[in-house]
Amino acid sequence: MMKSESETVGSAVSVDTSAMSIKTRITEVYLPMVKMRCSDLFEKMKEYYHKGLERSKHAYSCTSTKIRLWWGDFQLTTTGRRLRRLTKSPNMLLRIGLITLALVIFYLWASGSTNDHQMGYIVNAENQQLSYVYPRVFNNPERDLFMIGTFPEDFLWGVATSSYQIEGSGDVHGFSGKGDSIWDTFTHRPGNVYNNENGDIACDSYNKWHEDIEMLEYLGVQVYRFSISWPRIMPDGTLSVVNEAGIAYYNRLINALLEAGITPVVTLYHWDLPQALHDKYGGWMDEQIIRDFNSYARLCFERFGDRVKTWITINEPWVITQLGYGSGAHAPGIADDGFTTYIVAHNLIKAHAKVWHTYDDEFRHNQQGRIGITLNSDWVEAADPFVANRMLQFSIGWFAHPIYVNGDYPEVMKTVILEKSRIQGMNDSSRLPEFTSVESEFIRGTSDFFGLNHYTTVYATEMPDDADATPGWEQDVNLDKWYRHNWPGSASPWLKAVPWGMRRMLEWIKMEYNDPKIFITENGYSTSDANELINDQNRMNYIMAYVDEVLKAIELDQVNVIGYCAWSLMDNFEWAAGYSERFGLYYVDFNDEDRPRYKKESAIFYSQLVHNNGFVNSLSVVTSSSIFVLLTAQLAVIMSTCLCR
Ligand code: GBH
Repeated sequence: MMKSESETVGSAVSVDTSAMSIKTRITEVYLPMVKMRCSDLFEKMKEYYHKGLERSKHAYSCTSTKIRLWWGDFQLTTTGRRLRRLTKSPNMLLRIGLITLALVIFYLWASGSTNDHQMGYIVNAENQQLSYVYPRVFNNPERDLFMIGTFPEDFLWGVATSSYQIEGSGDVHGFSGKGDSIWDTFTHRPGNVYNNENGDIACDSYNKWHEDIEMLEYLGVQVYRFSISWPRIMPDGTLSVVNEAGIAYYNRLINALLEAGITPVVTLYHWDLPQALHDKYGGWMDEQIIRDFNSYARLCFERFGDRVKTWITINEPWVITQLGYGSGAHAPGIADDGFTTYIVAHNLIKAHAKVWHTYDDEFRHNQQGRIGITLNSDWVEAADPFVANRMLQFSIGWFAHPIYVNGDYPEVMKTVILEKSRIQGMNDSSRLPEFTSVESEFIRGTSDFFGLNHYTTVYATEMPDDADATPGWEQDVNLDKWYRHNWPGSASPWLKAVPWGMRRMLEWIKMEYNDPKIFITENGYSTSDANELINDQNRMNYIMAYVDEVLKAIELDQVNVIGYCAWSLMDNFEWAAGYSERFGLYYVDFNDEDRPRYKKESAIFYSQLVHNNGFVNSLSVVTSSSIFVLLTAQLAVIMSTCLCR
């Protein structure tokens, strides 16, 4: 039909422009009209115009020299007196769209950005717009401006917990068949834990796991990181007894998670060593632990590996060795810093590597999962980059260097500890054990991703060397660390909110360890019973600011971060601090025997963050770019209206 019309009209065009001396507005033309002679058409149009008809999709415009008619895809002009098929219909919407697009592209080009990530504003509790989360402390525009934007599509959001901290452990509550861990023993020895509190019931997740799942569903997280209690499934730490009740518990949990569409991320060892193994040969202090840990891991792969596809061998070896065997603040409460600590670390690394190989050799092919280790580190800020590097090498590098670089400890640790050992009269042997070349080869490359727990930042300066000081890790690293007085604090003395440390930490790991996939397996903030029980603005600020630094690391530094787990799903047993430091997105009432959980404001906030996959423009967030786009669109409407006159 269109074709025959164009032919008809094409030959019939004959326009008397003098008849249209007035500037004619756009008016309406119906398709059948094109069969008229143009002069008749204009008459008709004038009539429509004077009737004040509004423009529609078939339009007409006229000046004293040029007349244009549009209908559908066709354009008719007086000059050519011909009908032209246009590739694009110059209708109003398209025109607005094109102009808007052009301006947006121009803006993005001009601001040097090619995506939706822009520095923007957030809104504080008083509903003021802010460009910094901590405007009074961290307000360096280069470093601290808030970035709006979303995370990569496949980014994993989660929350984390650990077995001893939430499950409950004692005999009282039907924790059937579980053996004691070193934490059961440690907490029942008076004087070890704040208020002599313990994990006998903790959050009672052994019985209340279904409520945990409901909370996870509310949060909308993709992953839940929890740990398996070794003595729950192997009461004496060995295969001599496998506690099927314990296995059944984790099966219920894993199956319910999968049914809820939540991926389990499972830590094999989050500090609850079977007491029996400690009694038998000193646990991590003896090489025998490597074989036993491997048997335990193999049992887990066999029983759960059909459904669990992300494994973490060991949580925070630094804390295990330094607090468990150095200061003795954690179970098993041994204080032999500088000797035992290095041996324990040595065994932890070898045990990790062994388990990685077991998975790699025996299970990976069928189960198609991944397995890594989680290391903790504070960011270290120092005037002298050499000093910062030394502290980082002694803490995270102690474990990361063997695993991610070359199967051996960082050079600075080897030289410093050897030298100090000599001065301390150990002849030519170092307190730092050595790996054989076979061991190094076995250890190197044994992690499929880089698990990172990061909470805070410290400043470091060099201490004067003191030859008489007691040997120990502190004395070996020989650095003093402190916090800036104005850094926002928390309920934990060691935890200050220093968001930019997260970005620097991530970039350091990227550079140091050849751009690994980093999985942030913990990050969080503590409050006390004194305030912020439910309305926990400080936790929201912390998570918002830290997660934003993760976003900057991804967008600005191209760090390969694959996921983020908030610590923790709910308030729980905070080791030596008992229940005095609360890290949860959910509040747990530990005075109530039923351990009820209550949603905190931060849980609502976190669920939105997860839902939006980052920080998007919304009522609570305004960006400079969103304002610009809005203004541009309005401008475009105005301009195109003028153009179409
Ligand atoms: C994590 O470790 C743990 O994995 C988790 O179980 C725990 O609940 C969470 O932290 C919150 O604490 O007391 O001065 O000796 C985080 C890293 C490193 C933080 C050691 C506490 C003790 C410093 N931890 N640090 S001090």
